[in-house]
Amino acid sequence: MKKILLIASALFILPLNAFSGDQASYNQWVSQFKAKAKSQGVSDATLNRAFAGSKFLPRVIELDRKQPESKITFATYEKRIVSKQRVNQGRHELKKHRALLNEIGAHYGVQPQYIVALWGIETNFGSNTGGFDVVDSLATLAFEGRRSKFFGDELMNALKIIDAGHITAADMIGSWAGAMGQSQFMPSSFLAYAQDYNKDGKKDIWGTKADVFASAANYLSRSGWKGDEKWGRQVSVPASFSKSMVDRKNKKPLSQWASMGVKLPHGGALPVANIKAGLVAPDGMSGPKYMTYGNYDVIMKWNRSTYFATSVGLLADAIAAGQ
Ligand SMILES: [Ca+2]
Repeated sequence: MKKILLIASALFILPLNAFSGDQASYNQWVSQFKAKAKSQGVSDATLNRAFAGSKFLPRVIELDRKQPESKITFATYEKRIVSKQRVNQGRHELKKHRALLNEIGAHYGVQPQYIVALWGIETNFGSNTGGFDVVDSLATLAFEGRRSKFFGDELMNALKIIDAGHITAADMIGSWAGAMGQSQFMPSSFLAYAQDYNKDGKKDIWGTKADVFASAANYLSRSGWKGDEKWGRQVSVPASFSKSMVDRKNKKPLSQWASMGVKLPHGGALPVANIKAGLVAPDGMSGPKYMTYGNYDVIMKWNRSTYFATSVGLLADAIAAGQ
């Protein structure tokens, strides 16, 4: 108990703005963090291996502090994210892994095209998982102090994942901000949702397709996904339509939207279904409008961006249309 208190006070006196970029103060911070992790049950072997030659990564701080680019339009984003090339590869991947995806889709109640679409957008079907050492990236961000608590917690989670034997520290690769493997799960999401679908004792979202697909499907399923509904659809609204009605949380039955003049893009009637929907217009009233169902809100839990969620839906539709 006394030891833990001493460790806690040692952490407390670390200046919040400890960022100086020098390896020596980073090393000092790491040795204090190792003591804290050890007190939470992480083994010495894991800690020594995970932090062997650990480096402060200035590039990670640079990326964290980068000013957001001037906001691109959804039309530009969609062209880039739901490209013809990605649609074609998505169709190819769905075909290639059809048996596995059908099985996992049925098991978790998630249509396979959504698993493939998320995989395609997150890491270009596993080909771009980020290339950063997750332990060093998270340690750099936790040390630097701007969001120290958040990244320190994620670092602790990452160490627990290594300690449990799911992946070695050397193979724990991800984005500069710690999103890991082919599904880009933060360590906390990994602990909550990752699956060992092929039952080899490891939840391997880096290299085992069955685990990658099942982990994504489990995330969606546990977040409220409905396997018998889609994400939403593009619609048209009357010229006089009030902008104040456009809100994904303003859910109304399809019949009510229909009575307000909402139609399919080319003027056909909305389907008759017992579904509640909201509306989004990522580029404003002059751009395309989309009716969004409950599954859209689930995708927003994965990534809180209407650009992202709408693109996942459109890519999933395009992939499924090729079957
Ligand atoms: Ca596994």
